[in-house]
Amino acid sequence: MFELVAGTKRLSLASPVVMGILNVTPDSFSDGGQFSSFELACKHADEMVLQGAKIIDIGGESTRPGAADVALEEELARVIPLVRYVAQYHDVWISVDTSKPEVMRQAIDAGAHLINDVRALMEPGALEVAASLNVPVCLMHMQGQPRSMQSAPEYQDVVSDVSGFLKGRVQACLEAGIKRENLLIDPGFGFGKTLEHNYELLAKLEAFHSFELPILIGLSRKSMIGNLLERPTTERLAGSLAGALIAAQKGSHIIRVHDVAETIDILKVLEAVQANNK
Ligand code: 9MG
Repeated sequence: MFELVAGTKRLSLASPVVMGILNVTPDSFSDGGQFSSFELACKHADEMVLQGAKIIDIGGESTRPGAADVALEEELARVIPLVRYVAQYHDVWISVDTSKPEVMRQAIDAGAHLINDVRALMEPGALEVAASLNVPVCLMHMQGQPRSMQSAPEYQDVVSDVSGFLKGRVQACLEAGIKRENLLIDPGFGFGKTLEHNYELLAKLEAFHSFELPILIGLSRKSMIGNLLERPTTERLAGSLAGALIAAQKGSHIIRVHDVAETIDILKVLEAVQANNK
């Protein structure tokens, strides 16, 4: 049974927990002017905590296919005030979605507890900073970079290629002095993968239990849902919930989502069934 530990804070992963997504890119929050994007992001964090999210994942760099890089100062300006706000007003785990060592350092200093890196600590200095911070780190698989990753992703065997990459990153982390109990893994749905790759990974998710590490998955509103169902982002709730349920049934520990309340509902139904099947 896994547990995340950061300082005095603990989070049991005995049953799947929901990580609420809080993106603070310029297009994420706007109501036409009554509230600033910072105020709207704070309200959204309040709402997700009320709905039962156990982790809030705060990110200031868009990692959508085709997204451009964000400068360090810009990312800090987007992320750090929100980390401070959530840390001050809520007793919730805070995750920082970044690949930049300086953002990791300042976010943990501002009250974050977990690093969520879609580049698996591959940026220069990231391994060393993560080791020095001694907090849990999620290592995600991505083929290529957001700008170009969907152009023609190729694998010999997607499950063993993704596993092989993660194995290498786990080893690099251990060699850099990161404790094994601080590591989580994520196959990276939608990051340099075709529709077929994504569904093969989801179908064979159990393969990742061989790491004996907590598994985080994120497929909420992604194109693997939209392209399958031919639905725009605003109409992907049912598909996202189906994906979350399958991932939880296959033993995922953390589900990263936009729709916190609905995901918690389906996880409760799953738990009730599992409790009667022991
Ligand atoms: C930041 N981000 C966007 N999608 C993600 C996913 O699937 N996993 C993780 N760990 N982070 C993600």
